[in-house]
Amino acid sequence: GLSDDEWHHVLGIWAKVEPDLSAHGQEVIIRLFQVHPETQERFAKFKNLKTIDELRSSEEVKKHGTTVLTALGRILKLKNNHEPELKPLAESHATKHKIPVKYLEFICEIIVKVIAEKHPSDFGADSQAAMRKALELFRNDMASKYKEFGFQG
Ligand code: CLN
Repeated sequence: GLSDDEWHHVLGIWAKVEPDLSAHGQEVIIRLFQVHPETQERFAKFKNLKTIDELRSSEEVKKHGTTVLTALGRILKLKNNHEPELKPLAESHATKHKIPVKYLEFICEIIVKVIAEKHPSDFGADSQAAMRKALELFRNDMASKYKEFGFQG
């Protein structure tokens, strides 16, 4: 797990993200689809969005970005005790959406980049390191839950 100090960094930067969660979420989803187009294929509801303009003007993309970051925020706030929130998410992503762990790595990397761009003066080296560690914990625990649900990821 993370130390108290590391969680303090993680939740400190998250408090800066939260007032504009939907803009952050929208940017994360669009960036993910651009950098890793195979991830967009996993979304029946987004397959029709071909251009960056279509992605940008989609209310559904914005809404989904908000859904993802809201869920992630809940998990982060539970710190090292995130299992009750994480379990249903691991179940749906393993058994229903069938999302490889690799894709979780992709989105986590992009989340760090988007936060760094939007909050250059509040997301210093220590905060970034702490956030990376929190996201790694999230991914590792998702991966072990995947196995419990019989998905190798
Ligand atoms: Fe996801 C749906 C949270 C990464 C693919 N995702 C959801 C829902 C979330 C959620 C809450 C709605 C409830 C549910 O089905 O369960 N996703 C997250 C969080 C992360 C995440 C938190 C990581 C930070 N999700 C991913 C990806 C993967 C993916 C790794 C592909 C690219 S990013 N997620 C899905 C899909 C759905 C979904 C395909 C179903 C969307 C729909 O049709 O509504």
